[in-house]
Amino acid sequence: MSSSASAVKPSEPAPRFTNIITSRPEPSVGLITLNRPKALNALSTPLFKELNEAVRELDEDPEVGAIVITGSEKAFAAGADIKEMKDKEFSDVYKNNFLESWTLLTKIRKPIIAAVSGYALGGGCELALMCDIILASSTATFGQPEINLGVIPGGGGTQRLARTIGKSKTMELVLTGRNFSAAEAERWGLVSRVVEGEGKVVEEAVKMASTIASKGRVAVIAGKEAVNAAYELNMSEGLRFERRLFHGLFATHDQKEGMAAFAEKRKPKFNHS
Ligand code: DAK
Repeated sequence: MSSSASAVKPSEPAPRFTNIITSRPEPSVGLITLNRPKALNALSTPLFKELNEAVRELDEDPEVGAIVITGSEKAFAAGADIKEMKDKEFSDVYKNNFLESWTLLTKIRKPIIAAVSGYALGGGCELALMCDIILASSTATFGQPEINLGVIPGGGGTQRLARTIGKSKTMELVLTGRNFSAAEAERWGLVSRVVEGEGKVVEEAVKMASTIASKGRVAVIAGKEAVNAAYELNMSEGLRFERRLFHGLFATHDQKEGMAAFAEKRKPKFNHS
């Protein structure tokens, strides 16, 4: 073959994402793997942009019922990218609402499971806290070490940790910057379960996502909305909100099907409407 023939070979299309990898371990489960191994998955602006794009697409995809976000064995994410932040001035970060894009994740309606191995520090811990369920490998190390950089958490760490594990522990973690283990995180109710064995936490998270995806989607979204309301509303408002959502589900096919299937002693066939 002449060298000119190889010169006209069409080039590979550029990969759509360079800081994350997206896959479908099952048709109903979207898996996003943070992929900046050399920087321990430090959450740079370009990475977060890609993460937002991928997660929004999965939220809009009718085939997908749940999403898993994971990192590597060494690091879920070692925080926001310190090298990107270090020379910024107050006027830049304030004027441009620096890192505001982090809030999109909390607007996603489908459940998101964080499968955490290795370091989940600073913004990495906050990213996990923005997810709906955290599964941790026994190697996971959490922490809010921002105090060591002369700052405090800025991605929700002080608020979400305080609401999850209480004031005293949160104060200790935020003010000393000490790391904490997966076992502590489980004991304090921050993670729903610790999973032993390399790679197993992602497997478990996908299994859990698949189970969630097999339920009626309208009920799943309502369940997520109701639990999240517990963090925003007082008890009587929360209970009323829950009851209204419950009432509303009687307008769905899946309620009719779910209850009929129980009475007929068969498996329900949800169609997500
Ligand atoms: N940023 C940038 N690069 C990082 C990084 C980070 N957070 N963490 C690690 N790296 C890079 C290292 O610089 C190193 O790069 P090279 O020197 O090879 O070029 C590479 O990753 C490997 O790291 P090490 O050599 O340090 O690896 P070790 O195993 O020795 O140590 C470590 C691992 C995780 C203990 C260590 O890397 C470490 O302490 N990393 C920093 C952890 C940290 O302080 N994280 C908090 C960052 S501040 C906000 C939202 C979020 C935030 C703020 C606002 N808004 C919505 C407003 C969040 C802030 C933060 O997360």
